Amino acid sequence: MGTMVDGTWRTDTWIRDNEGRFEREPTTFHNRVRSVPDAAFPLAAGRYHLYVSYACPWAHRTLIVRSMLGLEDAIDVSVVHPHMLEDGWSFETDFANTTGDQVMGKDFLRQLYAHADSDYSGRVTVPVLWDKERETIVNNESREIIRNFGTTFRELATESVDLWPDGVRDDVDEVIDAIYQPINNGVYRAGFATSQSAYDEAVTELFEALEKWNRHLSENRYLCGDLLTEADVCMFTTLLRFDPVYYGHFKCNLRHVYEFDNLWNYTLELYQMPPIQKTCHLDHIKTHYYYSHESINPPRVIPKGPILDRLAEHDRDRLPGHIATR
Ligand SMILES: N[C@@H](CCC(=O)N[C@@H](CS)C(=O)NCC(=O)O)C(=O)O
Repeated sequence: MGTMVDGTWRTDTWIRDNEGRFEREPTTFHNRVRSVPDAAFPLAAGRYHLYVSYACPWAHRTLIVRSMLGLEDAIDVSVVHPHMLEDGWSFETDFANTTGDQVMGKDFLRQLYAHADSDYSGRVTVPVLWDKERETIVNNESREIIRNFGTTFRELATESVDLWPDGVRDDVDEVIDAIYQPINNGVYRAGFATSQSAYDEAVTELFEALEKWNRHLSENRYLCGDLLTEADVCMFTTLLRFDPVYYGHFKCNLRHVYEFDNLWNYTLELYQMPPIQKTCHLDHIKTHYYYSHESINPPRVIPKGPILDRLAEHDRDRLPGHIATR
């Protein structure tokens, strides 16, 4: 995997500490679109563009929130190729549902980062919220992008869905924090560990956290109670990838998600919500991970399984879901 150093693409960098632990670097662009006069990035339909990979759990968060709020017409999207190789994310289009770069016509995502900042140092990641008018990156941190969509961008939304409802806002933020390191990032810490102890630590924390949230869901409909929130979106994109990819490729194989009753029903329920289901592309997900991580899977062979029929199962005894509106 490559990274940018002072505006130059390098493939000789390393993202582990001395004990073989994977460390995710903080993202760099943290601006926000605002609906106030003289804002640096003023709210406007059609002005902002989202660059995503359908494979990436962080980018997937932004697609789900965009879809649930009905922001498709206000924010258009470019989808990268699932193969992330020497040049990082590319805009090749020889894979179903890739789009190429719809705005800047670049070949690689790193060229967009260089366009935004010619001295950029850091990883070249998706998602990216791009300002077409200023030709720069507004934000490349999924958590901040979904909050921006759910608050400021609501003015442009066609659905009145509220994923950060009054009354549970602090709780939503706490849960997003709590699941990040052991679960969302935990699967990567297990998969990219280069020492036994780093792997053991990550996988133990991951499964302790999954047990905990599985118990929590025996008494709570969603992570923050009765209402589906941003926290559930953040959890879901990891759970969806768990059995097809993280269980095998990242060695997170103490149990499948389908072996946790409550987590599994919860995954199915979210997966089967139409605005969420249309954002799920398991072909991109499987292809990306198994094909792109040469250090883990050098021959790039993509396994056939698992048979994903389970995702069509449904526990019909469960009540219809609850989503706040305003
Ligand atoms: N903290 C970021 C993480 C984004 C991220 O790491 N995306 C991955 C894809 S799953 C990526 O683009 N990785 C490319 C790289 O690190 O070179 C967020 O939540 O948006």
